[in-house]
Amino acid sequence: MSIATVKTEPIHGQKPGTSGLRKKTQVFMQRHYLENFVQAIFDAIGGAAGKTFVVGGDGRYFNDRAVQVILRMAAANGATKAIVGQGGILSTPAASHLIRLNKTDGGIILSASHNPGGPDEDFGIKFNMSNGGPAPESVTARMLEAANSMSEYRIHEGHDIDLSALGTHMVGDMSVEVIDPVADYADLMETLFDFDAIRAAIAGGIRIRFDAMCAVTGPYAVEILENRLGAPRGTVVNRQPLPDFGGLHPDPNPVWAKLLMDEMFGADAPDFGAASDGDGDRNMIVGPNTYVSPSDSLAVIAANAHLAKGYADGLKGVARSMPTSGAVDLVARAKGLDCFETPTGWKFFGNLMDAGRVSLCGEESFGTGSDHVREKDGLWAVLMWLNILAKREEGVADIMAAHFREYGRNYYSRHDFEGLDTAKAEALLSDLKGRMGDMPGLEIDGMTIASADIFKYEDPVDGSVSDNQGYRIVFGDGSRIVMRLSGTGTTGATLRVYLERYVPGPDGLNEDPQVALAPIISAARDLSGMAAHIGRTEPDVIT
Ligand code: VG1
Ligand code: CO
Repeated sequence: MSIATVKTEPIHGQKPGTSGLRKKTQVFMQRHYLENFVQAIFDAIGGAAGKTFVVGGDGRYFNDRAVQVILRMAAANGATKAIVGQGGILSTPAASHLIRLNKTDGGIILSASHNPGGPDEDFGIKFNMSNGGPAPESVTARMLEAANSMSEYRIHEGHDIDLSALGTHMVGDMSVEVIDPVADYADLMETLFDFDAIRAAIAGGIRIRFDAMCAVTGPYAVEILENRLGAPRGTVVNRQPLPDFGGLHPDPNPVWAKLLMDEMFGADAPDFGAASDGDGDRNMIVGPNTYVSPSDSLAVIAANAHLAKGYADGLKGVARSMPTSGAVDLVARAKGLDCFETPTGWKFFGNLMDAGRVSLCGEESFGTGSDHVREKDGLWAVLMWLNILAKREEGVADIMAAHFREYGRNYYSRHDFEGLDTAKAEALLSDLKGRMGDMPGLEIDGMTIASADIFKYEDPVDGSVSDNQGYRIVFGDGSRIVMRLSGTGTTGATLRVYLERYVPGPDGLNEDPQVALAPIISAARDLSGMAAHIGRTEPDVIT
C-alpha cells in the first residue's frame, strides 16, 4: 500500500450539527475539505486501525467521488475492511442495519438528507457508531476538536475501484465488499411485518402510491412494495435515484411532495400514499383526503404496533423529541408505557433503545422508527401503516377519526422561517430568553402562560446533559409554542416555530389545524417580537 501523509491546515466551520456536517457541495469539494473531516472522524473515534466500517450515501452529487476518497483514507488509516453499497449507495436506515448486522465498528454515511442535492446544493457526512446510531454529542465534539487542530491526513495513493461490481475488491491492504444495498434491509422488514397480510390486502384491491422523490428509497421501495408485496409496477413513482434528485426538494412534506398531495386529495385517489426523503429516513403518510401529521402518525403507531408481528409482544416504551406533539404521550399513558422527551435529532434516542427502555421513537419532522435499527426509517413507517391497514381492514381516515375520538386531538403545525440573517435570528431568541422569567402568569389572547423555559435534557442512561435545546412557552391548557434554530441548514438561519393545542373532543376534532391553532400562532408572533427582529411574520414553509 502506498500511503501519502498530506500536510493540511484546520478549516474553519467543520462543526457537526443536528445530523452530521452539512455544507454546500462546493464547500465539500474544496481542496482538503472532505479529507480533513474524514481524518477528524477517525481521530475522534480513536483511529481506524483494525476496524471495519460501512460506507454509503444517498447518491447525491459528489457521493461517488467522496466514497472513493473515504475508502482510500480508511485504508491508509489501517482499517481492515469496508462494506459498501453497490454504486456507493445506501439509505441511512439500511446503513444503520448493516453496521449492526455485520457487527462493524461503525459507518460513514454521506447525505444532506432532505436538503436538495447537486453541484450548487448541499452535501453532508456523518459517522454512526457500532450500535448503528449517529455519533453522540461527546463524539461529535471530539470531531470538531480534531478538525480544529488538523495538520495532516493519511490517504492511500491508488486508483478508484469499480463500485458497480458486487464482490470483494482491495484498496491498498483493506478489503472492500461491495454488496446489494437493498437485500439485507428488505429481509429485515420481512421479519418485522406481516408481508402475507399486506400482500393479501394489495391483492384485494388496496391501491398504494409511493413517491421516492428521485432519491435513495426508489430501489428499496420497488423491491419491497412491488417485487415482494405484489403492488403493481408503477406504484413507486420518481423511483430512479438521481444526483440532483431531478431538481426536486426531497423533503416528504405537503409542500415539497405536492404532486403526491394533489393525487391523494384528487378524484379517485389511491387508498394509501407515502413519500420519503433524500436518504430514506423520513416518511409522510397520506390517505385519500387525509393528511396524517407525523406526530399523530407516531401516536397511531404506538396504539397499533402490536398488530405487526415484530411488535406483537407490545412496546418497551416510547420516546419523542421535545417539539413533537404530546399525542404519543396519551397513548403511552393509556397503555402504561414509559414515555421519554428528548432533544431534536435521532442521536438522542440511541441510549434509550440500547438500554431496552424504548422500542418506538419519533419526531415531528417526518421521522419515525424503532429499535430494529438506530436511525429513523421511512419505509419502516410505510410498512407499519400498511400492516395496520391490512389488519384493521379500515382506511386511513377512519383510523385517524377513531384515534382522535379515543384520545382527543393534538392540533399541531410547524412554521419555518428560512434564510434569516443568523445574528437577527439569534437576537430574537436571546431577547425571548431575557423575557421568559416574567412570562408565567401573563395573559395573552385570553390564554394564561403557565411556564416558559429552555429545554435541557439529562440522558437517563448515561447522565450526559444537553443544554439549550429549544425555547418553550406552555399555556394553562397545555397548548405550547416551541422555538429553536435549525441545525441542518447550510445558508443563514432557519427559525422553527412549533405550535400545539390539545382538544379532548368529542367536539372540535375536525378543524383545519391552522384554524384550530390561530390563537397560538398569533401568540407566538407577539411573544417573539418577530416582526421587529426578522421583519416578517409569515413563514416560508408550513407543515
Ligand atoms: C431537522 C429536524 C430534526 C431531524 C433532523 C435530521 O433538524 O428538525 O427533527 O432529526 O433534521 O433529519 P433541524 O436541526 O434542522 O431542525 V434528516 O432526515 O435531515 O437526517
Ligand atoms: Co433524512
